[in-house]
Amino acid sequence: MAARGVEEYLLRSARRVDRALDRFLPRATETPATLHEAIRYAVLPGGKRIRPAVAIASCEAFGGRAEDAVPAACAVELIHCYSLVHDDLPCMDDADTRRGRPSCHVKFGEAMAVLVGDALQAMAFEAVSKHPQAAALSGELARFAGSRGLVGGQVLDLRKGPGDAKGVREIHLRKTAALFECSSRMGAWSSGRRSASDLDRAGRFGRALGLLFQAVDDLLDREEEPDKLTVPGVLGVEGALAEAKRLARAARKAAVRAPRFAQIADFVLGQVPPLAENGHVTARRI
Ligand code: GRG
Repeated sequence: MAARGVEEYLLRSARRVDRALDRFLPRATETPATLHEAIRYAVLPGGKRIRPAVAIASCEAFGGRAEDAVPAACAVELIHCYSLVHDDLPCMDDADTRRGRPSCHVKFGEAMAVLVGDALQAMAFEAVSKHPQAAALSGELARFAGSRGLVGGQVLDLRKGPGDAKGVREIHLRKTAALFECSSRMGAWSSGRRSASDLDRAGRFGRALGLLFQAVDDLLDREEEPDKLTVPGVLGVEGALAEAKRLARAARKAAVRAPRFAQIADFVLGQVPPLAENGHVTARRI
């Protein structure tokens, strides 16, 4: 029952964010039309929108309304989409497809894909600029998307080389968990009622959930990407399963008085069949 409830919550939140992004992004006909068409291609119809869901859940957990968190939810998704477009470039991960379609640079060319990412990053700040908590939200975005967060994580990942558990965790903290932490903290700010300890708790939840999300992603993709620095790659499959359980416990611990947080953590954990607990099996991969 809880599993179905959280799936519906995630879907509802994804639809809400899709509508908001559709309204926010320039129409594909606006000059320069190729750029705007490529921007819309990179963002819509989109992926699972899990980071926006975390922002909305966090805002509600700290006493705000879902709509208060929509600017933050859109902003974090815009940063995520920019990172995917740039990560797919030949000079990075060189991926031809994304979300089941040709990646942005394959469809629109490399120069356009670089510019799409640049524009999306700026748009993320625009998305929060009219929120009553705009200054705090912009600060969170800058901190987690910048050189100490997402971009720094990408640099560590590009270095490759033989990985150990500490190194892989460092990459995942920045590359994946940073945006989850950012989502959760921005959700708390968006509620307008957060205290310093709320922000801290939101951050701990986001960080643990982000690491869990990456461990689960690695476990599900382990046959597809044997050369990547992954959690099962450094800990073995059994070690990675144990680590995912530990991270879900850490996420749940930060979920006191925030039952939605715990449900989201269980939902992510439940994507890996041997880890599905209490009937929280996710029938499809989100
Ligand atoms: C280029 C600055 C820069 C960063 C790139 C996001 C990223 C960093 C690389 C993408 C490759 C990757 C596997 C990253 C780890 C995080 C992750 C699992 C991303 C995919 O997120 P999902 O599953 O994607 O939420 P959707 O398509 O559902 O939005």
